[in-house]
Amino acid sequence: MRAVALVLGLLSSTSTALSVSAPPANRNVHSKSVRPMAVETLAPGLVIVRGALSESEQRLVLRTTDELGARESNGFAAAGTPGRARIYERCDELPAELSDFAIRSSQAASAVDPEMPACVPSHVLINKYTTADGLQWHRDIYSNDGDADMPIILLSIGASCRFGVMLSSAGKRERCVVSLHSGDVILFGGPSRFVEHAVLDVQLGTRPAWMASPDSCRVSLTFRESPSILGHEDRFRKFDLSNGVKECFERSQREWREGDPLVECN
Ligand SMILES: O=C(O)CCC(=O)C(=O)O
Repeated sequence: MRAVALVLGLLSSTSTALSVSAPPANRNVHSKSVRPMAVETLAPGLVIVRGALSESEQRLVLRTTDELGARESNGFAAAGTPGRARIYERCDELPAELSDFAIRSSQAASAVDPEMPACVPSHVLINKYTTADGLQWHRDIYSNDGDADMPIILLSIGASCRFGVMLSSAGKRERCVVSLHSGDVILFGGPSRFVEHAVLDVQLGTRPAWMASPDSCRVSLTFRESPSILGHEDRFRKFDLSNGVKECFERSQREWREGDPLVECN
């Protein structure tokens, strides 16, 4: 692999090596450092911000998601699948700091990658993983996943996970595996907005000691800019695979092509 580290930081310079399997040739690793934050570009529009959140910020996020999850309605108990509970919420229903962390990460990514659109998220999907099981390969092609090529901004808190992304290089598809650690953020927008991705597994042994919630090992927050569905959140709170939703999900994942309209399965 030819990896070029471009260090732009003023205060400290950090170049974090990519941990990838079978990386495409000529992939550049750009690294921008502000405090211990380092930005890695995997492909245009596909960026990891390492150490985007400090430990106290991660704790704040987790306290907030624990509180949201404990609500009687729209809490973690209301929706999800075995091993993964979920909340879908408007950003303006959450403490402003959470969106600020996402916007700050998006700005850091856009500063390094000119193909990463600027984003002010309107909604967030919070996933709470309670086992080592991850999430299957899929593309975020649904009407609540963000309009146009606005990035998905994914904050990872708690145990590390192995995160898979399917890269395309010279007409070939290549699986790339990166580790996401607590406080890291991965973004996919612009030309990578519809990249196929998966959580391959959650590494339970890496759960930080400060994580209070006894039943969770990892929490991810995927922020998206979806103004077109504002006011319709109730349709997206559950991911109930009955009533044809499973078939719609499988068919759309198989058949959807870039340029097609976003899909409605709910
Ligand atoms: O939890 C994660 O890291 C991935 C979440 C995700 O891909 C999704 O909810 O679509």
